[in-house]
Amino acid sequence: MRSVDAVVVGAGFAGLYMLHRLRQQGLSAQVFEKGTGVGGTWYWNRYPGARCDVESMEYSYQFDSDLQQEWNWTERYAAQPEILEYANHVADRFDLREQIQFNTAVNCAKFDEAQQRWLVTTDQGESLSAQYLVMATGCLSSSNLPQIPGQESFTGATYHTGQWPHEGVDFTGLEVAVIGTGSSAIQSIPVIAEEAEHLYVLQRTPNYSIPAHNGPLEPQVQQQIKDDYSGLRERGALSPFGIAFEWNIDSALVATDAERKAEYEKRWQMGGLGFLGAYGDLLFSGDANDTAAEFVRGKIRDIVDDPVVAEVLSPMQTFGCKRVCADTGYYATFNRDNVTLVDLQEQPIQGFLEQGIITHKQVIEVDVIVYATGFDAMTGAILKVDIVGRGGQSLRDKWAEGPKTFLGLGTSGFPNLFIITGPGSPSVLTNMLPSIEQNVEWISDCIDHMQQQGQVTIEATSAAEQAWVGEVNELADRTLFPTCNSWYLGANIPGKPRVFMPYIGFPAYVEKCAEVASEGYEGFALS
Ligand code: N01
Repeated sequence: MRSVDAVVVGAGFAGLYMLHRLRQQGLSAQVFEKGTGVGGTWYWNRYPGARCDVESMEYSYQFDSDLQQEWNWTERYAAQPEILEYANHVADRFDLREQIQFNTAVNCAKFDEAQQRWLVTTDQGESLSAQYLVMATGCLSSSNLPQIPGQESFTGATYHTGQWPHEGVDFTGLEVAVIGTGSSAIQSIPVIAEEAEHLYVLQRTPNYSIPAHNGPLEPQVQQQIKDDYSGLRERGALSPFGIAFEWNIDSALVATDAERKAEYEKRWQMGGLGFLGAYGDLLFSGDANDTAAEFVRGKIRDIVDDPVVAEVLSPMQTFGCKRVCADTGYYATFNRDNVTLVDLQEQPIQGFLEQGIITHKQVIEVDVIVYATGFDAMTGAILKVDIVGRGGQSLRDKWAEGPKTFLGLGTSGFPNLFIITGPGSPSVLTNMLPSIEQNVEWISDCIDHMQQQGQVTIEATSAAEQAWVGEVNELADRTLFPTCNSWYLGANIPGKPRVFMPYIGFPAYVEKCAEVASEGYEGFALS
């Protein structure tokens, strides 16, 4: 059996950087990637309008100064093809492809206690032995295709936004239904509407969306940022979500109505997720939150011509407790003659026809159904692999009541298993790239430490893990995040335990990780 120092699962941004670091350390590594190319999320999510909601200059690696200086982005928010091109550039620039086996999914990983090594099996029938197993499987990579009774009767084309055909889809002349109104839907709906004969948007829960105000990134603006790239990175690292927004720590309730309106208007004009930084208590106080929510609802009423449609599009849940979307022309799309909003709260889906969807009120005849129904987030892709640790314990069983990790990086009973941006880390509440880099660097420093100390295994202690899970939940309970049914809580997947998964607060997390390492990996047992 082939033997390597480390097996890395996934060749997205996490897997690529992990491989680069392991190779720099002189270790042998094998990456397995299910797709035919690198890029992870940006390889799979090729739906029309897909782009990042973090600005290009920040949604990029910072580990290599030359890369950072030499790569040029063309837009404020990069579109999927450009981000995928960047991932490919990184793979080539650092000569990473040789250690990546594409078209290969890892099915199973078992820890062999006698050998103190992982035995990894792939869907290509291959087995490999490795000292370390690194899950770089991504937080939003296991698509959620809801089981809706009768859906198999539909004979038209169906697509999931997270598994979009590489050759694209031509909607010209077609009647199309999009199910869902999360970020993927909000980005794709305006683009599909321009092409389709008619578009029906099937909405169960309306979402808050802030205009992205995307546009070309002028070379001189880009150069100015590059001239002080470390300043930008530092501002990002010090902000709660790892993104260099302007964060106002004042309370929305102290400001006057006029001041609040001016602040929200300023943020609306700036565009994107920075709206959340308008006041320090938006995610802590229901009253403060209401002021932002009502401002956005007012904008929806201003943009959408038909007041009934505007009302149905207006979210009533806490602003920001589901991820806020960043759009290009989303609400205005509902002013088009060829777009119809279908309120699934008023008329739930009842069944399907060969050429349509039946709701409680009507039959909607369509040629195509687009499922923009999201992901089994944070744990889905990890648990797709049958991971078995000490004493034959399966990770699926261990996490049956919700994921349990220390720092999101390790889980007790599973020695030498590392997770990049795992549940219990800030991950999805941050700019993913710096979170990935921080996790990868922590893991590679940890491996380095083990080698220097002649240690063979490292494993989170159950005491540290229990305390950490408690802290993750306590932090969430101090906020308004648990007040709605978000995927942060696993609430979008029937039967998934309702547990808040990400750690809130990037700087505190980074500090804690550094402290654990400097204390000789306190909270982990080394042997
Ligand atoms: O998925 P979602 P997404 N019947 O889970 C609906 C990141 N991302 O792919 O809210 C009818 O947000 C569901 O309705 P409800 C980003 O972090 C980033 O859009 O459960 N409807 C919801 O409307 C984002 O948050 C970018 O009532 C059903 C929608 O489907 C995350 O990925 C772009 C249903 C799912 O929304 C996920 O976004 C895209 C059913 N049975 C994604 N089941 C950017 O960087 C689900 N829904 C910009």
